[in-house]
Amino acid sequence: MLTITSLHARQILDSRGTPTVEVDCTLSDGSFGRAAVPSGASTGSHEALELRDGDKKVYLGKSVLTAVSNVNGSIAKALKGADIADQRAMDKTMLDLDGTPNKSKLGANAILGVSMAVCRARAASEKVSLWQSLASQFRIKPGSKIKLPVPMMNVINGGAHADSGLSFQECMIVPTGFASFTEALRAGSEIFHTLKKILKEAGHVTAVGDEGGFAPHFKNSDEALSVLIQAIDAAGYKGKVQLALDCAASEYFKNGKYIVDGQTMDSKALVDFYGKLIAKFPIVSIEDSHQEDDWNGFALMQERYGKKIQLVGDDLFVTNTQRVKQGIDQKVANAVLIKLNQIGSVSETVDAILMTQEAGWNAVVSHRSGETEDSFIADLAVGLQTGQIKTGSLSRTDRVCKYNQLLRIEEELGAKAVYESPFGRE
Ligand code: 2PG
Ligand code: MG
Repeated sequence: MLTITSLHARQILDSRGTPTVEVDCTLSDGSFGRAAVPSGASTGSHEALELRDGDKKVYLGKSVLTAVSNVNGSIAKALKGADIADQRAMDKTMLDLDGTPNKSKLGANAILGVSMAVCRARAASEKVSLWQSLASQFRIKPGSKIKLPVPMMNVINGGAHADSGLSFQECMIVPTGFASFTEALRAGSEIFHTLKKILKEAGHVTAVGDEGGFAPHFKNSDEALSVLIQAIDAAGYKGKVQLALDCAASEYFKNGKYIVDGQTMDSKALVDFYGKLIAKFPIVSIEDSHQEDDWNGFALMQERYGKKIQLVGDDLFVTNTQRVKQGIDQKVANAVLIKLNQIGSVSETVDAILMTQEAGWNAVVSHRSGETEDSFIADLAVGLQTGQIKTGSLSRTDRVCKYNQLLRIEEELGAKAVYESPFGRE
């Protein structure tokens, strides 16, 4: 029997210079795993609780020392000597210890750090890659071919991630027309650098936002999407790279109305507004088109555009199977954004992915805007065969470390690796 001999958490900094939790796990055979927890800015109000100390004199209230001591104290006590064969059982022990619906006692950041570190330690003990260990732990049978995820690369940052004035949070490029992840990444990088040149020549600032994308002052979303098309064409990738949006619409929903590009509109008018963008640009995916509790707005989007493009719920579903189930029953989208820290444990995250896939919907594994050097999500996307990942732009190590891990996985897989577009619209 393989058991936990020690769990140790510490406070480290994330990519925004804000404290977060890192956990080390050692097993009875000496195997070791380490993991760090990410943190969002445009968080959904239905997310599990990220426990912060709140003492304004220390890290402006953002320190996570209580979550750290919860790992080093009660969680370590409950899990020391525990058999790690079954991740679900491990996670359940922590959920029972917490006992609240949103992990507010121990903190989702405490529980998730342990959950991820145990997965890493198990993979080390099995002497296989993390993606492989996750696949066998959750009984995924990828078959003879293994899918590398198609990335949505956030090269123009707006909304809560930048001070650019752009309503949409993320204007992304999606390299679909390539034979491998390696080639797709090259295209993404070349487009990123071409875009920089174009922005510079047009007199825009080329400083980057929280996810490593540019944050120029654009008049409106049309201008942002037009410049992306210009960069794709100039880099020589016309037709091989599509566009995607994360509107993060909860952020521009004020007093019952949506305020986009300086125009105020209701839920239905917003659907029409997106329709014009879809008709004009090669958009393959729209995330959080509406505010997180505007189920009718999402349903109308799905009715109108769901056959043509991918419609993703992020703040809407918060990786929570209860909300995902409601969404599937009410047909409000056709894809779910998957974020480990929205729900706060690896097995609950996997449950959300499996529910999504069983419904015939797409699952998109995602980073948070506050990230670390941990590349767990790259392995999660391959292990669970989601076929898609969203992990930021082509700059800053907190973003590209996930892409770099996917390069390593593709290399490891050799001829077994496949890279294919998950979208109907090409
Ligand atoms: C999102 C994410 C990640 P945040 O809205 O999809 O891009 O942002 O982590 O700030 O919620
Ligand atoms: Mg989002």
